Amino acid sequence: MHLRCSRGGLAVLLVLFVPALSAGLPIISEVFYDAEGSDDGRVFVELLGAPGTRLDGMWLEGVNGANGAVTVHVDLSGEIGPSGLYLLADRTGGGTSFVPGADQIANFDFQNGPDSVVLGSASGVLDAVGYGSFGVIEFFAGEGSPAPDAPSGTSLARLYADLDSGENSVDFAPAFPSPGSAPIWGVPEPGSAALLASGLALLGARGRSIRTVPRTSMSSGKRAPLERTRARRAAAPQSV
Ligand SMILES: [Ca+2]
Ligand SMILES: [Ca+2]
Ligand SMILES: [Ca+2]
Repeated sequence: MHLRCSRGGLAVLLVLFVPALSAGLPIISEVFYDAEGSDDGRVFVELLGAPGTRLDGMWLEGVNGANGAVTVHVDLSGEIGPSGLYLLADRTGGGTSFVPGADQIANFDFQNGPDSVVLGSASGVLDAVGYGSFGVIEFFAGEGSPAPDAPSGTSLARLYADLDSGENSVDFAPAFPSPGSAPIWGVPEPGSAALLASGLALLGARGRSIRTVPRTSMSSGKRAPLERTRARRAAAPQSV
């Protein structure tokens, strides 16, 4: 997508994009539910949140699209580190995980779908993503309409980890698995006024393209290799 706008169109563009930045964190940034071959020890969920956020009292659940039953429940623990990303990974029967850099390991595996993954706490659902093709009598527990099913070997990831429009079909796409790293829109979580000002400054200073907004990696602090990410996504395996 390559968006252009004139200075006169800035207000319209910002109205369109600023509300899409996630208002509440943490959110789900990536789900890997179907590794090629065995899923054991390879499944993971990546969350994006403010560094230092305590996750005790929050949970992740898998919801069966066929009947609405909860197939997975994992109580989260610990806190989100300086990178802003938190990684929950499946463990094998031997108690280890193939997922590098996991912040927490637990024994779980989501179904291949159509299903949903829900992040919640005592105050209710914080974020959710449903994936796959749901029939009219099946149970979608995501937001908006479902994201596409991620082919085996690929994960389901937000296009930008910090953009949450509340519409799974827009926010998520199949991607090369990237546990512990993510492209972000590049704007930290200031108040909306500061966000608006920074957006205006960037757009005004850099010209007409929204793609001039810097994108940084939460984990490395370097610019995220978005084009490389897209290339990897395009090259990702499409079937088992
Ligand atoms: Ca599999
Ligand atoms: Ca959401
Ligand atoms: Ca990731």
